[in-house]
Amino acid sequence: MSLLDDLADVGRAPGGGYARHGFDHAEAEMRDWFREQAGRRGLDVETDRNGNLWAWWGAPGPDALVTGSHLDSVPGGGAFDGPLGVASALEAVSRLQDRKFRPARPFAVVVFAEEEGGRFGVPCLGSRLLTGALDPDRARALRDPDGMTLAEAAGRAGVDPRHFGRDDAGLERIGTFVELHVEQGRALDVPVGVGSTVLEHGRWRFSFTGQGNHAGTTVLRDRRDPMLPAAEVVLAARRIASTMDAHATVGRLVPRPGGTNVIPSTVDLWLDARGNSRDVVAELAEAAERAAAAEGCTVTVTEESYGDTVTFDPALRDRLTGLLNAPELPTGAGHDAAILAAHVPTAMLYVRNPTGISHAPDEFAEDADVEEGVVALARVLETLST
Ligand code: HGY
Ligand code: MN
Ligand code: MN
Repeated sequence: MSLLDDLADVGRAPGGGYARHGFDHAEAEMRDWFREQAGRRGLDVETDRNGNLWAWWGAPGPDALVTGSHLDSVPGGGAFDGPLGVASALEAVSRLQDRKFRPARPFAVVVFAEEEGGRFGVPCLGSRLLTGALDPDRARALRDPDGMTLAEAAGRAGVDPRHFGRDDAGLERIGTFVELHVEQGRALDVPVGVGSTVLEHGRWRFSFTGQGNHAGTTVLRDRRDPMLPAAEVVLAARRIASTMDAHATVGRLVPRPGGTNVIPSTVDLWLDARGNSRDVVAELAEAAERAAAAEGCTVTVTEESYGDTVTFDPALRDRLTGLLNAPELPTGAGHDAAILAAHVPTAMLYVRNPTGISHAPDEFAEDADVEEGVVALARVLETLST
């Protein structure tokens, strides 16, 4: 899709894929692209109190039909996760305008802020703030890996963090939300599927504290090396998840100070657990305590985000599977749609990803399937707009 081609060089990550994170320069470039594309379609763009972008086709109003997704990525993420939903929404608007369609209800394309939590650690940041699922004071104090607070980053991006918080007026304007997204697995054997559920999932920070020391002069019996219990927890996460039919991932581990010849003082690791996640974390925390004690270290475990299993609106789901003659698709990936689902009738459309890979540069969707996704979305929006 040419709209996606526009973004091909925005926020490329040195190691491959993309690095477009909440309120950073690359994401600001993505936002500028969105504003320009929305303007070309006669959509009026506003930024809400939480940094989400809303492009209105006609006057904002109650019971609006809203579609969209996010533009930020995970570190090293693929080209489709997020931008495909936004680009497809813009393209669907073009198709509807080309056939002289005018929505009979308020209509908006939305871009939610920091859906991946790739910079400040809390996923679906913009939709969680909008719905009141994230405390604004906690949000303002979130820090990125360089220590900058979300409040400062948002302020630099022109979003006043003092206004963060549940946006009842904004929420009440949404009548129905439909998000198109690239599939993040390999279950679809047709171009388009309709979302059924989102697997429960959460993120926990394990912080190990030991004694920083010299790598050469500190004899083994004197060491209190937090890297050891951290390493045991990484392996235990997989072992415990396999006994509970759950998913557990440690994708981020930070020793401090991080010198090659330095026994670290602390090691932080973040666990992403999905499906029975609370059972996984409970057992893993016990293993962490034992491993830390064995090395004379301490450990704290902090929940940073959690979302229960979400079932999308069954009547809307069935209406769309019938309209599109498309299969239902459960997913293990979180989405803003899953946050909104607690407040408004919500649906998701998925576009086939033949590699099944996501959150990595190999994430892919064939042009023909992307086109099928746009046609399906336009059809859904036309049907739901009348
Ligand atoms: O992490 C997720 O499941 C989503 O891609 N944000
Ligand atoms: Mn993602
Ligand atoms: Mn996504």
